Amino acid sequence: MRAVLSIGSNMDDRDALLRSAYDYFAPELVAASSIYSTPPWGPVSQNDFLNAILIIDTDRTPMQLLAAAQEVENAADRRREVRWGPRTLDIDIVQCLIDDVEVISADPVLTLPHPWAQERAFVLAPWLEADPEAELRGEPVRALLEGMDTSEVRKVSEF
Ligand code: A4P
Ligand code: MG
Repeated sequence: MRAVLSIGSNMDDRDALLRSAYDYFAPELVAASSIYSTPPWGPVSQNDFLNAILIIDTDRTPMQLLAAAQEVENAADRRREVRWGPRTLDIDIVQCLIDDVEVISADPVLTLPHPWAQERAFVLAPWLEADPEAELRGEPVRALLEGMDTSEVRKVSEF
């Protein structure tokens, strides 16, 4: 299975936290974006995030991948307090592809593709960098990004 992961942090040592996720998935890594600084998306007023995209090839099932992602979040001392609020490390599964076909799931435990991905420049801009040919629900990510304000989504470093 090919999976696209969005990783984000806006608390504590954000850079080290993103690198902890990168290191965990490094054995399965196909491509990674740069690390981006992004303004907070959503209703909660909070600090800027660091965000990145990791693309992996893995033998895990989607549910096994979710469990692994939650373990890495917990290792980052993740506390779930406010929905969409500040977090040490968030790992969202944006998309899973099995034999090049996008997995579709309405299960609230694991909704695929991630329901907000197409609205989020902090997901789409790094994804386009990691995979210029990426598609989400049949739409090129490049096209989804057109017309979105990406002026504050800035590359700050590489992994
Ligand atoms: N879940 C369902 N589908 C998925 C999926 N595709 N990937 C379930 C991961 N998890 C999925 O998530 C709540 C539940 O979603 C999980 O138990 C899982 O079974 P959570 O991580 O515990 O809670 P959360 O992250 O607070 O909520 P949510 O809805 O996942 O928030 P988001 O969508 O992660 O948004 N602004 C910027 N610039 N950068 C960010 O990274 N992130 C958020 C959080 C808000 N604003 C942001 C950023
Ligand atoms: Mg999340």
